[in-house]
Amino acid sequence: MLKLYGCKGCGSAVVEAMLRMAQVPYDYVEALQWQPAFKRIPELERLNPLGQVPVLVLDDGSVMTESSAILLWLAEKTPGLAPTDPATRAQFLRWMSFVPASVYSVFAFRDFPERWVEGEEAQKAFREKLTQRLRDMWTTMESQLHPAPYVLGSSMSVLDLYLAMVSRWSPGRQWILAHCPKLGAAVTLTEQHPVVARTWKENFGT
Ligand SMILES: N[C@@H](CCC(=O)N[C@@H](CS)C(=O)NCC(=O)O)C(=O)O
Repeated sequence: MLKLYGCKGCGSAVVEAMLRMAQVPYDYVEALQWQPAFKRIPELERLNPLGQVPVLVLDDGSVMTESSAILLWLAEKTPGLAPTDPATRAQFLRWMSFVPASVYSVFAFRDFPERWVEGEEAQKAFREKLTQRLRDMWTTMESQLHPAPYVLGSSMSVLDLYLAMVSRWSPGRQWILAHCPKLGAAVTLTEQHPVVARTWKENFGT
């Protein structure tokens, strides 16, 4: 059985949604704690020396990290959740790389400014710059994507799930709805899917 190491509200949320969509059974291990103090279970560091989630341990014991790779791997086994026509597939791969490389990666800095910058004031300023960077990423996606009604057309893909998850993080859903109305509508629609609604409720509370 697959084993997912995650934490509530983290990048593991989209992997859980995808596993459920694919009807793949899995065990879940809560591997990170953010409050009251940040800590990891030792097993997580053994599996992923960076100590990050999500980590998926496959049936043969091999380890997968990297949310986008895990999602693409699961999409290969789930008919209908990744576009197959060549033009849409090119855009699908483009944005399936943009989300982790340009959006998600910012959180490695924004979530832990003390790892990178000395002093409270400098950390605050650093965090604000990274929030602005996230706004720029969303504005870029809004200008390049034309949801109809899902991000890549009439059917929902794993890219919709991925965007719906990162839309729950900074700069925040209210900002996205106000400044990126097309993507705001697409992620709102995606969240109406019963699997997404259930998984988000468990992860984000709503
Ligand atoms: N490149 C990784 C990033 C994973 C990541 O940053 N995970 C966060 C939680 S959402 C984490 O584990 N942060 C803890 C840390 O970096 O120490 C992916 O796409 O899966």
